[in-house]
Amino acid sequence: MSLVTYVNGRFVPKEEATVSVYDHGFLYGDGVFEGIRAYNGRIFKLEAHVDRLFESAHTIGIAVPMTREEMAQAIVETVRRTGLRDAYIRPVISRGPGDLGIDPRKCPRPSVVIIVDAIQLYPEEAYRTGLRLITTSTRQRPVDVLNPRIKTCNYLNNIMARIEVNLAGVDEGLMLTSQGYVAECTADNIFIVAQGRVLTPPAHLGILRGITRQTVLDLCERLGIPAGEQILTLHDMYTADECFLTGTGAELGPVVLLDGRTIGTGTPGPVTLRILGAFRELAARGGTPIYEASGAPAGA
Ligand code: PXG
Repeated sequence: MSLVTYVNGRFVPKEEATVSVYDHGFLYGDGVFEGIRAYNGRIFKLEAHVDRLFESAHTIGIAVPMTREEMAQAIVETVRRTGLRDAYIRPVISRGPGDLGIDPRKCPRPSVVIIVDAIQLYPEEAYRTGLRLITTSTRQRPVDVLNPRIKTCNYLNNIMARIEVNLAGVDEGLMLTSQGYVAECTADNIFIVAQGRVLTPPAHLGILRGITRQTVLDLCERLGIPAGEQILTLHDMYTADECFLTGTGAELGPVVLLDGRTIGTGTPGPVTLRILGAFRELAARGGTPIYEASGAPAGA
C-alpha cells in the first residue's frame, strides 16, 4: 500500500510530501493541526475535528485558503486515495513559507497538508491491565500564555512532559495547571469515576477540549451515568474508584497507577469498560463514509 498525502491542493506519494524549510510551521511551530481517526471505512467525528482545526487557525490569525466543506472533502479524498479503512489522519495548516523573521506578514500563503497513515494503537494488553502514569513536573501552559484549547503545532511543553514520562518508564503523564489542579495528559484528556459519577476537569481551566472527551460525556448522558466537569486535585485522583484517559488514538485508556498510588482495585474498572464498549460501538458504525456503499476502496 502506498500512502498518499495532500500538499497544497495536490495528492502526492508520502516520499514526495514536503514543505519548505522557510515554512514558519517548521521554523517556529507556527501552525495548527488535528488528529482524526477512520474506523472501518468511516471517519469519526470529521465535522467536529474540522471545526476545531478552523477555530485554532482563526485564533492564531491564519486565513485558511479553503472552506470547511472543502477541507472535509480533501480529508475524505486523501484517505480514499490511500485505500485504508482504518487510518490516522493528520491535517496541518501552517503559516507557510516566509523569511527568517517571525513576522507572519512575510508568509502570504499558508501551507495545507493532510497526512494519512496507519494508526499506532496501544497494545490490547494495555486495556486489560491498565496504564501507569506519573504527574509531570512540567505544568500545562496557562490560558493567559498560550491557550491549550488551540491545537497548535507548538507542542514543546507537552513534549517536555513526555520526556519525563519516558525517563520514568511509565505509559503517560498527568499535567497540572499552574495552580496545581488536574489539567490533562500530554496527548489525552483525563477522567475519574468517584461515587458513581464520571468527572473530568473543566475546559476553561486550560486544556484541549478533546473530541473523545466530549463523546464520553455525551455517551454517559445516553447511558444514564451521571457525568460532568469538576475541578480535581491529585487527592481526588489517588482516591478515585476508577480513572481513564481519552484521546483519538487511545479511545478510553484505563489508568490503574498514578505516582505509585494504586487507583481503585488496580485493574480497569467496570464503568470505564462499559463506556469503552459503547465508544467502540459508536466508532464502528458512526462517521463519514469514505468509500462507495459497496465498501470497496475506489479504484481497488
Ligand atoms: N489533550 C491533548 C493535549 C491532546 O494533544 C487530547 C487531549 C485528546 O483530544 P481528542 O480530540 O483526540 O480526543 C489531545 C490529542 C496522538 C496525538 O498521537 C494526539 C494529540 C496530539 C498529538 C498526537 O495520539 N492530541
